[in-house]
Amino acid sequence: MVADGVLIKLNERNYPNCYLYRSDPKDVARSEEATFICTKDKDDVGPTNNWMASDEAQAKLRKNLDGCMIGRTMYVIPYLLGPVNSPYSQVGVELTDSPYVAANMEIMTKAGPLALQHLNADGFVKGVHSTCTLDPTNKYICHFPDEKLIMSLNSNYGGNALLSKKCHALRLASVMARNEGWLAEHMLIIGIEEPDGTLTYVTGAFPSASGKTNLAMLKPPDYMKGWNVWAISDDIAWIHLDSEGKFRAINPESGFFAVAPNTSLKTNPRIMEMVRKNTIFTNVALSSDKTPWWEGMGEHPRKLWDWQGRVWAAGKSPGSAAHPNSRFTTSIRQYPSLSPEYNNPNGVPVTAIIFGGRRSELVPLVCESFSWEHGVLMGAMLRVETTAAASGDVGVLRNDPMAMKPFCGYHIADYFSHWLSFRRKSGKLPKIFQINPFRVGRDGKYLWPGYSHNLVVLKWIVERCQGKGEAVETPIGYIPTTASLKVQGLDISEDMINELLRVDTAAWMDELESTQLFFESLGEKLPKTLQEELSKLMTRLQPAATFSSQSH
Ligand code: OXD
Ligand code: MN
Repeated sequence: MVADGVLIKLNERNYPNCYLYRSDPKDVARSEEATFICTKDKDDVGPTNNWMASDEAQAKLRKNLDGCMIGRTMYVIPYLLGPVNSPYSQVGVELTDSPYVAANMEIMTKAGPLALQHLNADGFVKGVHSTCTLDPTNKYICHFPDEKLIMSLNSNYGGNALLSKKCHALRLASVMARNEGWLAEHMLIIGIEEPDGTLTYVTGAFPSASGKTNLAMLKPPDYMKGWNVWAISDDIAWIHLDSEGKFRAINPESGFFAVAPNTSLKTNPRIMEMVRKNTIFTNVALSSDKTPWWEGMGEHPRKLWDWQGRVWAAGKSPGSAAHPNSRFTTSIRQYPSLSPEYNNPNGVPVTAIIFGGRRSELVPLVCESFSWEHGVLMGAMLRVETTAAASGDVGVLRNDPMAMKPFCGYHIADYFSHWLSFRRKSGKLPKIFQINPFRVGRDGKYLWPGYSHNLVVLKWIVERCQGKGEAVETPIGYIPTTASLKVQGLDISEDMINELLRVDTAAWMDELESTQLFFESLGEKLPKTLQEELSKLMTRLQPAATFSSQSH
């Protein structure tokens, strides 16, 4: 690829075995408008997915694929998702004509003979990918759950092209999970270690480019000595029930394909250390000494080329030097605080589930649900600001239930029913929380310092799971007392904490109206329990409702 000009080799001294890839400028993010779930019946996929009849889609795509690889090399990539010898792991095979995809798949999955050794009677997921001519008007990312098949044409970017990731591990896996009684989720997995060595495992669903990777790779602030966060996954969790009814999570992936901008030694030193070798950078800027650069990394080098290879001058050149959705692909083995449990074939026990996303207003810093059902409502109500991870507008509020809007391979109302069904299946349900580190004050600035300081929020969550941690009951759930977030060393005023935790009842009533409209758009499949939870929340929010502000 270097010889062909597809990759640029970076500075071997500072970034050994690292490369830069520049994508086609029109092919820079996941293309949700070109993503289809293909089944017999449109009602299988619901209103949040694009649908095509499977036979029609097969015929159309096969025609497009005919001859598309002539003169190119076809790579055959068997891959394993999940730990070696795990009952929860799965095999897939991707065919591709993109050497860039092949190189990324080597990092993102366990590719090669190991995957073949895991082939069994369950079969494997089949993926066919071609960059064809990168014609954006003929781009298709099609999923055939009934055939366990993926076909992807005319894109070479991330989730459109690395078929193991969003296509297999989320869209197809979510359908398998529903049929088989487990969950395939857009979630990080971390182990939070307390100074006495106690470990609590937590999963968290956040929409793309909303801080999931940063939270997964959090380095504790200096004032939280003895604490640590061990990463198991930064993007996807497969969660099965064990024989005792406990939720157990594995990471199907073996690497990170994560957003680069705003990663710095200050915000995330562990990531910066990790990406300094054996890493593929995509669409970042390049300095004259061949080191990568992106916005938020720190002062920019004197001479810089932007993500399209044009000379870039701060304040003069249009746009950003690195693309807002520029990425790095790195093996998880390079992560300095990788959990020793990452390879555990049985996964880790999940004590809490967190939902989050970018909300500049309304949603408090952290809130605990009253019950499993209320927690499912919290996830189903998730409405967040869009990011550059998918093509389209940025910063627009949209419903993104459980951060799965782009990734649930079947009707989202059936997905809610599936979540609710765990009440019957498990006597050891995790607690459910919602967090929002992105709330801004009147001056438009973030109220919460975020990044490493998010451990203060995680600490409260852990304490709540242990029956400790002080909380106040509000209509939307339990929120921390101000004092319980005033960790020594955290430089933030009491007023600021109060503002972060404020529950604006009138604004919540408006939010519920939009939830009601969203639920109505899902039609008759919406589970009654969820509608009832919404009504209960509405009642709690009525101005007449008296709510005790006592501690719990
Ligand atoms: C991702 C995404 O790449 O969610 O993880 O877009
Ligand atoms: Mn993601």
